[in-house]
Amino acid sequence: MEWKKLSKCAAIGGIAMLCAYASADTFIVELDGPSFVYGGLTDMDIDLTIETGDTVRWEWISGFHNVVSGFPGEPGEGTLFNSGSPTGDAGTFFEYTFLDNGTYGYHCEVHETIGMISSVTVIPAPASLIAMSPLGLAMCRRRR
Ligand SMILES: [Cu+2]
Repeated sequence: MEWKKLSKCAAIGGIAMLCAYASADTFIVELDGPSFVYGGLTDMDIDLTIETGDTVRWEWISGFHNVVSGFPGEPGEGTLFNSGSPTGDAGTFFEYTFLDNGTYGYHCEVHETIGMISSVTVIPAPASLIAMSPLGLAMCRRRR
């Protein structure tokens, strides 16, 4: 493939990736009482599905909490993200942007024994799928 055509394809891919991140959303999960709260549901009842590049923002409303990645006792718990020492300061927030697909557990170390545990499911963002798909490559090849 000629350099000029290759760079054009790279530019198109770059624009598609920018579109993916431009449409990234932030989902707010509240830490209220002894629970994570989202969409009127709490803890493991929460059904939160986001796309790659989206951010979850945990906001402290009431109670003494932290946010730690993984399910309690899971190997590597707290390595993906960790808000640090628990705090009771309302108005505190912690954010994490999910770049890979999968299901991610998280919990509060203060209240894990009473079920302050939840998860988020991350699915591919449509725009980035197009940018990285065989269709995108085929479109580049067709111009050869
Ligand atoms: Cu807590």
